[in-house]
Amino acid sequence: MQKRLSILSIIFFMIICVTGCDSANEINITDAYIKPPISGQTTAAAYLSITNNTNETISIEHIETAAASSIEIHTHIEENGMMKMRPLAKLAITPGQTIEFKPGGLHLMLFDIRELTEKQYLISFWFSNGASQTESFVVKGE
Ligand SMILES: [Cu+2]
Repeated sequence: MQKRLSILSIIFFMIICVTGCDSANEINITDAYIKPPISGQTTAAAYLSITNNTNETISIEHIETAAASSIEIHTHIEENGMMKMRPLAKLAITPGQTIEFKPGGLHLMLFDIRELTEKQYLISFWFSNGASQTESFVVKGE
């Protein structure tokens, strides 16, 4: 029931988004792709480039997709000579700034990913200014 409700709410927000939130293109997401999990793993990484075209600093508040049970923003940090992933609670994007999520750096971590049978999946972003945006992420291997 819980699961069904959350899927319904995602669909609901997508409908709002299609009709309302792409008009000004104030937050621009490009080069969006999901790297499928390696065999036997249930987590996958997704990458994108995001530009804030508004005149205020915006942070990503929440991210959701039907393809995974949850999504976190991760960064890589070096600790005792080892590269480790750390979740970021928030990511602020200043006016005019473009932030690139790419292998070895920032990435979206998709948890409990389901089998990726489609060529692309929608991922929805909610921002601190109240805007939301849904982008298509292409499934792309090495
Ligand atoms: Cu990660």
